[in-house]
Amino acid sequence: VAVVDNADVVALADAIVRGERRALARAITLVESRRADDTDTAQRLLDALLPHTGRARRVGISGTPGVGKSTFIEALGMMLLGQGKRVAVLAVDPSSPTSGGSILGDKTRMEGLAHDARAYVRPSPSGGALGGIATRTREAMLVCEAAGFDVVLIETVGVGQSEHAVSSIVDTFVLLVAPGGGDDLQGQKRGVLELVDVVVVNKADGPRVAEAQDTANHYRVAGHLLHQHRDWEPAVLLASAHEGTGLSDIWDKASAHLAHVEQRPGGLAARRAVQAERWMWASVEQALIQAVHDDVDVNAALPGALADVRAGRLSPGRAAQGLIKAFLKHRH
Ligand SMILES: Nc1nc2c(ncn2[C@@H]2O[C@H](COP(=O)(O)OP(=O)(O)OP(=O)(O)O)[C@@H](O)[C@H]2O)c(=O)[nH]1
Ligand SMILES: [Mg+2]
Repeated sequence: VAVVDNADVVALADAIVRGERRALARAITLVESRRADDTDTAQRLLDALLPHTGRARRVGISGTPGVGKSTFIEALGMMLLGQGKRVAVLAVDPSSPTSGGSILGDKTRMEGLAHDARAYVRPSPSGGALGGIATRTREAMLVCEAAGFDVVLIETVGVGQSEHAVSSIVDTFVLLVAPGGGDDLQGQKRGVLELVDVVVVNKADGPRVAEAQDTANHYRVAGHLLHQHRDWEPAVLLASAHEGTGLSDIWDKASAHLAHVEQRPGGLAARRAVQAERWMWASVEQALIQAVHDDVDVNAALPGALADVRAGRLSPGRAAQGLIKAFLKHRH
């Protein structure tokens, strides 16, 4: 990405704010780049875009592979376009570092959105690490906001931790589940449910309607129990992304959730402020870990430390102390 001097960055930012698609695509490529010089340019671009961000509805949509996320987003997104909203979709695939995985699948499942000038569909690499979801996807989201999209939908495959990452960058978090399997709502699913604002039992069509209703009831009970610890009881609704049913009720519930957040002390701004603080620390951690891995003195001490730890001669904690000491040696 050849954006170097400040005039280029300003020109790119202006083009994004004017809604130029190629500028948008280029900017997202820039914020996703792992090259050190791009990182600096990306930060300058984000600085320039910051005053234009924050106006979109941020909605996360998660669920196990194949539950119907992309099909659902296509149907929901088309409905929102019909209401005059502009919709951006960022699809995160934590399973592949380059997000090559389901791009094709996503684009074909979201054909209506992919071909509509008022929508934008973009795969977002997770950067290999789950923490990458929070930083890179968040930055791509900010670029979309500056480009004037009213709604940013973030699709992510649920693999446990990725739900935490995505729920920490959105206003409303939607979990898609399939009919069946609701009777043993334990462990991981229960943990995820604590983050969820709206549960959608998708594929409630054809022979699976009754089963979907049973599943919804299980989630209602679980959500109701959780409600004792939370001030929002997750709404549970049925949908068929195929038939396009349930969508407007789901959007109404998501809107009710947002209204609920708004009436808390400080409103949405307070929620986003807490999230921004978390992102900052996550970014500090990521940058520090990278710096430690890249450090000459750490790398000199590493083979010996590793050998000792593996042989049990040195505790991992002591070894870590030694590496940190080496890292800090030339820094004050
Ligand atoms: N019967 C039925 N099938 C659906 C529905 N929604 C999606 N499907 C089907 O489920 C399959 C997976 O749909 P996707 O939208 O790609 O699911 P996904 O959750 O995005 O999948 P990944 O991105 O690979 O995790 C496809 O064969 C869809 O046609 C629905 O509402 N009803
Ligand atoms: Mg998908």
